[in-house]
Amino acid sequence: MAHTYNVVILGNSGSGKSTLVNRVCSGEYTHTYIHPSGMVSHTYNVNVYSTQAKQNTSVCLNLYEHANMEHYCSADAALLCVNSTENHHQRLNELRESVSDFSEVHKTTPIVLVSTKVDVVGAKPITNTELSRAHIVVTKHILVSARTSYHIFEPLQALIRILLDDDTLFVCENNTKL
Ligand SMILES: Nc1nc2c(ncn2[C@@H]2O[C@H](COP(=O)(O)OP(=O)(O)OP(=O)(O)O)[C@@H](O)[C@H]2O)c(=O)[nH]1
Ligand SMILES: [Mg+2]
Repeated sequence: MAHTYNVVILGNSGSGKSTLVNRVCSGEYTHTYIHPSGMVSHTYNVNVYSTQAKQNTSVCLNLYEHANMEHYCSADAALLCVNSTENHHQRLNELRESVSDFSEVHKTTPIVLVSTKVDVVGAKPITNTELSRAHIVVTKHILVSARTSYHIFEPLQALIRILLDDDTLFVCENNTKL
């Protein structure tokens, strides 16, 4: 039986949440902005291989964008998207707020921070030094581009590693639909 987890996708409007989720789940890249209309959920079924245990495991992630209170509060993990093309100072303040709001409800639930749109010329992703100077604590920080597929599976792989407590897990190649 698959390990099933609920993951909330957080981040400002336009930070690239829907584009990232669509790219991971269907392989498609959406150039246009699709205005959200309430909560959207996706199911990401994936096989992972543990080099430590030398075995495959099935994982099912229920991904919630614009999650309602019930899903937000019962999440097993969060993916927090931040747009790498926006003003640093403002981004850090908003991030601190999002992380602290989430951590108030979830004391130990993992948060993977995703700096999005790193393909854009002039993009300036937040650095880990800036995060620690601003006292923003996340479990992991990953730079991605949904447009070029750079590191596209890394955020969910990182979450799965944390949730299953196995650093040697890899998302199996046959799940990639690029
Ligand atoms: N260049 C580039 N553009 C991107 C990337 N990811 C998303 N975008 C663009 O950014 C815009 C907003 O992305 P969305 O995924 O709709 O943003 P969102 O976070 O879902 O926004 P809301 O649903 O309003 O909360 C879209 O026009 C995307 O095409 C990327 O990796 N590179
Ligand atoms: Mg969206």
